[in-house]
Amino acid sequence: MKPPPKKPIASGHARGLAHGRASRRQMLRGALASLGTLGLAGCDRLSNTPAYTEILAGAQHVSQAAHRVVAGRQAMAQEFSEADIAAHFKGNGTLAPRDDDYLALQQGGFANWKLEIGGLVAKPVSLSLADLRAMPSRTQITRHDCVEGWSTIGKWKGVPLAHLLGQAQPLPKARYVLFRCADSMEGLTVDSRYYESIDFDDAYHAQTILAYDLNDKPLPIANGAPLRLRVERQLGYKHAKYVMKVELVESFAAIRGGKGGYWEDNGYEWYAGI
Ligand SMILES: Nc1nc2c(c(=O)[nH]1)N[C@H]1C(S)=C(S)[C@@H](COP(=O)(O)O)O[C@H]1N2
Ligand SMILES: [Mo]
Repeated sequence: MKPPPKKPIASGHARGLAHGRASRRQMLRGALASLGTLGLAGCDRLSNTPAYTEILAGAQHVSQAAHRVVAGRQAMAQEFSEADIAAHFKGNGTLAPRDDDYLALQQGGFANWKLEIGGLVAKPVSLSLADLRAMPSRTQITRHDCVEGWSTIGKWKGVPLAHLLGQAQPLPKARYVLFRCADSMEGLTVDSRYYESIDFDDAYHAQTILAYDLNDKPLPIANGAPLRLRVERQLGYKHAKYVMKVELVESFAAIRGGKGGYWEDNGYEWYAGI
């Protein structure tokens, strides 16, 4: 387990390269789809249009705004076939939380574990794994892209976050969905537990799920048992593992380092679109 470099934006190369490559692919796909709707067809014709060259040049400057304009925040991440699934889904970051409360739940096979959904909601809810498994589910085979430059394809099954939010009913002033995780990152203190946040575009995206199965089996501890986030249009560090609580907030400025996530507080971008 190798944590990403501390200050990637200022000095790291790994992040820029990994991020840039994936972004260009994604952006080009979206851009080509848009050209398709303009009535252009065929590669030869396309490659002669000035728009195509402009897209290639402009694709280097991917940002959240560009995603909105070119790909659209609701565009789907690529899904793969069973044959593409990796034999082993790599684990990264925390692979086994050492926190006492988590260990107690783990020892009991997560029978006493409950997902809390609270904060700015009309109806706070508390759900067991059995409750979650009885809910509508989505299964998707997707590629996980870590900022460190590796990717793995896996099959995830879980409850669409949109469905869970439908039950909890976010209040009008809620703007972000925050995920509180079980694992402490720097010594066993509540203050260093992993956390993440996403906006409502991603929260209600069709492929955003809280997954309890990986490759047709209950999620292994290394990959975030009993429940982890899949937010397929963003890089690996946004995919919170060991999720204990989903908290609706208006702002994350006053939470921990104020940047909306553990790695964000350590210099990573909050929006990690791919
Ligand atoms: N709670 C928690 N979530 C986490 C992490 C972590 O250390 N703790 N690491 C993140 C990073 S950097 C990546 S790449 C993925 C790794 O998921 P995996 O272990 O299933 O490969 O989880 C993300 N979510
Ligand atoms: Mo990562």
